Amino acid sequence: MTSHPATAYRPPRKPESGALVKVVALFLGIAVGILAFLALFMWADARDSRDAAAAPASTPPAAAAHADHNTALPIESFAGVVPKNAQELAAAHKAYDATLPPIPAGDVVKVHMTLKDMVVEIAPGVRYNTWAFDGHGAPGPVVHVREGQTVEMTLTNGGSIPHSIDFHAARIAPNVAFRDVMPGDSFSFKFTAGDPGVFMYHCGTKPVLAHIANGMYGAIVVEPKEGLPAVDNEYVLVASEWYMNGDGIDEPASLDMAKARAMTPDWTTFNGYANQYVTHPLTADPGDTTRFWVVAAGPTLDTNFHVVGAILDRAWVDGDMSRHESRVQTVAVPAGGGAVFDVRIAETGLYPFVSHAFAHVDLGQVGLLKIGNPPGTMSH
Ligand SMILES: [Cu+2]
Repeated sequence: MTSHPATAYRPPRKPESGALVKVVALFLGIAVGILAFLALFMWADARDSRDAAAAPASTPPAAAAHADHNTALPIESFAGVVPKNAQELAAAHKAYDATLPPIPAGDVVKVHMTLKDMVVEIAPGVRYNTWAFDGHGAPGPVVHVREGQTVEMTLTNGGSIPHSIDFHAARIAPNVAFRDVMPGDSFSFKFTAGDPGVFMYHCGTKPVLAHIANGMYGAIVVEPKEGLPAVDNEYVLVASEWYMNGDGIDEPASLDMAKARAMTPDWTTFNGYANQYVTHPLTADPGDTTRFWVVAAGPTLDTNFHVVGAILDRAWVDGDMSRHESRVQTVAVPAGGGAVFDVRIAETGLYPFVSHAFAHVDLGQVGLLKIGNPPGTMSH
């Protein structure tokens, strides 16, 4: 495949917002130009005085060499662009349920997912044209099984182009099991969940960057058969980023493939929606141990998991459930990887969980774990 609809479709910009952008860009351009000139002037001046004694006549003009490096392409960001009533919209948004679902009984767990082209909200009032999961959006449903159970996966392609599904928890020939399914078709395959951990699943149809960026991912939790230490609360977080060709306010944005390749997201999220657990915190009681099953779906960026005001008591890193690290502060979860974190918090309060690569926090990959009922918050 040489092209795909995501990059072909670019909705026209609204004239007034285009004009505003141009004015802002012009303004910024002038400001940057002035700053650059001043910096250059100061630098050249310093260099001239430093070099004066040694080689006053042969020093080349600084300007030409310096200016040549300023060749970065301008990338228009829609980060943080939300409508005026964003707070209201954030409060009205129904947060993705992060609670780990129970393990179905029996030796075989049947999972049926339908892929569908759908508009979802990824930040308050910000809509995006996904290829996602019917009944869920992006991420798709959390699959929860016990090590040794067989997963019987049926994929129905309700979209308009071929899609597929790749389970990182499966040891299986990908050319057979992860093959493309045509629009309107269904396909089933089975695998035994023989390796415990938390794993990504995603569409593996080319270009994979576009299919993942458009929302085709989720998490499968494979509980070790001997179990893990008992905890009080278990939450699943799928970290991902969004690359948009518009602000998504007046009309849904679509994928900007150049931004995806340049790794310059407009929004980054836990479970598909910026800051949703800030407005609707996850909860625990004082003294509880809370387990986070975290997948970094990317498509490209890692997440650096950290709970502010706490230490991660146990950390099972990158799906290795055979041993855990103890009392660690921040753990990198690579794109395409997963990790499990237990954190015990004794004191009432609001504890942010973040990707500690702080650009992610700025772009929306932050939530709150509310311990007890801190003053000024609603009870749960
Ligand atoms: Cu796909």
